[in-house]
Amino acid sequence: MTEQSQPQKTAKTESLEEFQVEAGEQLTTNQGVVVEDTDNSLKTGNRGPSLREDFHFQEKLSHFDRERIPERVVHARGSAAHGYFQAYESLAKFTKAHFLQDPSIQTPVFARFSTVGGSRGSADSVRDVRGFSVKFYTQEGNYDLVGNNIPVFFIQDAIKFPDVVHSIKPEPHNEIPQASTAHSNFWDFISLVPESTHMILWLLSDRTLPRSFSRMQGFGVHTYRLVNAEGKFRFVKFHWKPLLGVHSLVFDEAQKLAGKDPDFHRRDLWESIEQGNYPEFELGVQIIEAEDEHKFDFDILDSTKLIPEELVPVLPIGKMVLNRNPDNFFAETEQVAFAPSNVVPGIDFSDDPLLQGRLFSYHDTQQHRLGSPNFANLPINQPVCPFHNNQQDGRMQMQVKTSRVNYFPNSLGQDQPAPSETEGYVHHSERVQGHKIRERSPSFGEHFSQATLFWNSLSAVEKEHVVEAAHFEIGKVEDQGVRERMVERLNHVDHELAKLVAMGVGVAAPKEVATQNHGQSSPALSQESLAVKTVKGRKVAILAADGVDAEQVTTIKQALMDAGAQAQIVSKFLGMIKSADGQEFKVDKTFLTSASLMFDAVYVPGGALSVETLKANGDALEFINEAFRHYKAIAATGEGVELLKKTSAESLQHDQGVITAKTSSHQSKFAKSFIEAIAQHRFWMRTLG
Ligand code: HDD
Repeated sequence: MTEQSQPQKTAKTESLEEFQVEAGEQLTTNQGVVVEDTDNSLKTGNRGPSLREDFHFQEKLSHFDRERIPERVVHARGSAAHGYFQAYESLAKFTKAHFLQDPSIQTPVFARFSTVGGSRGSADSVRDVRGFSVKFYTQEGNYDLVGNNIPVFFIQDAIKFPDVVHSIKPEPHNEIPQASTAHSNFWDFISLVPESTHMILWLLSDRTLPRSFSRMQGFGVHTYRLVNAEGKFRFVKFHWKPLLGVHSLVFDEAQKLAGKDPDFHRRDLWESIEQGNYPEFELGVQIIEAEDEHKFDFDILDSTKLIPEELVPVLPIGKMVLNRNPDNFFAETEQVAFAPSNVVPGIDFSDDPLLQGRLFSYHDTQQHRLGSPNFANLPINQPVCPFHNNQQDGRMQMQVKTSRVNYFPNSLGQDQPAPSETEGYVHHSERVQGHKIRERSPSFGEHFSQATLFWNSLSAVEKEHVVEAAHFEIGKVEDQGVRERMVERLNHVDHELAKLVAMGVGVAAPKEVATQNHGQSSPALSQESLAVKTVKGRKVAILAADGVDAEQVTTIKQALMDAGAQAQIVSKFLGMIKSADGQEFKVDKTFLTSASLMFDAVYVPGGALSVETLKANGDALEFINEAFRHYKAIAATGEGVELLKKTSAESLQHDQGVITAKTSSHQSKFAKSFIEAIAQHRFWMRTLG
């Protein structure tokens, strides 16, 4: 064997423990036979021909040939984490669900966050609804709460789901565009389906550009039922609130991130957990007494409607903490199979026709995607409580069921496993009657009032973003008729909105229609009211070069770390930089391997030589200019202030999030102001050139 035919041994930089490999582990075939050589196939002579009997080569290649499974038809792009859920206090008054009754129990969970439209390899930061799925591994079986980060949905009846998804996905003739609703087919469909109006307003808002998975809300969307031990039911809506508050990217940032770091959200989730910054979400419920079902001016079974929190407050009931990354992406995140039909005693469905369709679709799709009715056998899908039944056969049965009988009733197996009248899941019983008809209830007939409520609830900046998003999305539609129909539709939501959108998409301003804006708003719908002023988990770039002021770097780094934020040094090259007094600092990222997009704020420390070097570096100036354009906090001390004067931040206005201190004697006051500015997240009052 020649020297060149051997693969180069890689430098051993990580410990075995980190890779979770047992010392002395040998490479074997799937049959357990130890492999002698996995780099050269078996040949007759070293130039071949290859030999058919090379079973190791065949196994290796044929496994590889089958390593992809169908991706999820929607929500293909996602990322997940393990954790636990713990109730604050017993919810026995409302539900008999065991995991909601005992505040001492930590129920294991697996949560998966996703985009909807893009394929598995698409970018994280695109404008899209985010999926928010949680599997609770309770002592009474698995409960899945499969929601989104938006409280309403596009359609009212599940029979239209294939239509809405076909319209969202890339167009069928050329498969363009990827992971974007900004195309003709989508807006064509939407312009013909008025029930989508409310959801569209949310889609165009900042909600579809979350800063991270840990900074977005989650909603169960449908009205479900909670049932207590006495069999009394109440209707319920589920809400997840992130403890870090709700924050978004700006659109330009999101679009650029899709190129610079397509894994932006996935990486953030992974790194936050690795660093011990565990994402936390509070679970809340809106409870509606059974007798209040019809007291609203909309139907609580209509998934295009939410229940304003001013009408029914959200009661916090517990907290989810995500504290462990998956061990293997495919085995866990890809193979996890969520289904709204996975419920436990004490949680039941409503007659929402969208929900009822989902109760079929998820189970059905898992069989196709995972290839077998035994998908519940996969470790990530297995309940933590015992499970027994007579379903023994089917592809890839992992359990060796030892029972000789697989039917019920039986005498040979003493009727085991047996149903339980006392502990079994009992569907809520009610008398129903009606004609078989394909119709919508008139109570599902009003489509604009809550869209207007949402629009009215937004701040001026949020409204501006909706209009810009509409200019982009509808502006990408080639057909004039579709654009006109969309403007006409928005005119039913708010005349001013329709006029502003019309201006950007080549459509004449519409005439005011009879439907008037009702003038009502719901403060809880504005994302600004859900912001939390914390720097926990935020990332700050420190721009530096040789000659930097060591004390200034160290002080700020420490202050940020103490506040739960993370600082990284960005310079021209990787390696070490030397401060003016000879200390060495490791460079974390270069101007090439990073961008201001990946950080929440920028800091330029003093040090004459460092600042002179940065001044001559266009990438450093662009870094600051871009952060300025994205309304982020920018700071400088000592000579660093001179660098800011060469950028868009030149006016150094403190109230616009540009924080400076001339001398290091003001460092601690400066650090405090900088941290407050980062916590503010964005400085919208900035005038951009
Ligand atoms: Fe769905 C996946 C959320 C309506 C059919 N959906 C899926 C996922 C989320 C949602 C978060 C990803 C699950 C995961 O992480 O694996 N879907 C929703 C919400 C809806 C909704 C909040 C409305 C309230 N979905 C909906 C309808 C249907 C489906 C009306 C069909 C009748 N959804 C599916 C699906 C998927 C799915 C085709 C694709 C992959 C999967 O289920 O496991 O069955």
